[in-house]
Amino acid sequence: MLNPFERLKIPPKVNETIKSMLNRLPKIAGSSVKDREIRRLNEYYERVKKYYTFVEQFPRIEELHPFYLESIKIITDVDKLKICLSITRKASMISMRILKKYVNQIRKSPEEVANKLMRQAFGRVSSILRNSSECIDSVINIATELKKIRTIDPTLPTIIVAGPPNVGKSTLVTKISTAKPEIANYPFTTKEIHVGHVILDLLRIQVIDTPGILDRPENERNKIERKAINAIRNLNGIVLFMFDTSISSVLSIESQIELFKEVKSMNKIIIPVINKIDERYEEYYKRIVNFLQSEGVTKWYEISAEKGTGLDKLKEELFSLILRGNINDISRN
Ligand SMILES: Nc1nc2c(ncn2[C@@H]2O[C@H](COP(=O)(O)OP(=O)(O)OP(=O)(O)O)[C@@H](O)[C@H]2O)c(=O)[nH]1
Ligand SMILES: [Mg+2]
Repeated sequence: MLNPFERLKIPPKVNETIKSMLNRLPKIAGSSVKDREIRRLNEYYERVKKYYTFVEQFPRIEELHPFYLESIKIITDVDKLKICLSITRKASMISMRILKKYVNQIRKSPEEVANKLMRQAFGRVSSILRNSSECIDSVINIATELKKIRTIDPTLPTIIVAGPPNVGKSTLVTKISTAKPEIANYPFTTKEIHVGHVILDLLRIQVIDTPGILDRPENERNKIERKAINAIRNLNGIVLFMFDTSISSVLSIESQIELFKEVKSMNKIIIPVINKIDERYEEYYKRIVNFLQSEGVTKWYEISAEKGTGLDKLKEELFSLILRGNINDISRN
């Protein structure tokens, strides 16, 4: 599943197209007045065609992988997007038709009216584009946003690092893979899905860093949290769920446990990782351990992503399970 938006060519916004075309007009010359005006309209035609090609190449929404469909839903209303795609198609088709018609008319008409016809065509097309510009520009914005999603390869073994905000997910991902997401001591530092890789015995493993999630109902979650839920739900992979045992954890222990239960209910292989063991607050630590034991969890990891404690063991066991292709060895806790 390469990002279907990756290769999409995004045209300039409507105002930019019109403005730059207006700048171009005086610079376009021809062997005669008629020739010049035809060239001018042909150039406009090429620019308008970019909108048409853009809509034609826009991935079919019905055929999108659930991960990308949900990515669209996080940014916009799908029905609104479909309407805007159709408005963009119509506006560009009509504009192209008008430009063609005027080129033919100029060819057949006397030289004296060529400039007037060119200006008429230019005005009509510009006003069609302007009238649809809200929609056209919104599709451009959405596509620009979707293009930014890193390429995720579904054929690679994948580790998805998830959990509450500020638990140290990005710190861990940075330590075990090539990804270099921003790390900072405040919640929601990570706003996008980041993808890194580890190469082990020639096998490439994909490590995905996700934004933090709060323990609250789905309809109250912000866009950043919804991106993380989308990755957990719609990508294939093992989920490393990180707990924060320090006194300054953003979520209370109860909320961390509730969130763990929610993620677990998404039916993925989930591996609990207790982070910030270097700053562990005994009472919090014990409550997490008691909870895990009460759930019958037999395998969890205790690490300090920052100090590097426990990372060798985590990497070794995780990667060797993946290498053996024996994911089922990790109990579906
Ligand atoms: N003491 C301690 N601090 C840590 C550890 N791991 C990460 N931190 C610190 O915790 C803070 C948050 O780290 P991040 O890696 O940005 O956390 P995150 O989970 O990616 O945060 P969001 O992207 O905001 O959800 C930073 O100040 C890190 O230096 C650890 O093992 N021990
Ligand atoms: Mg982060």
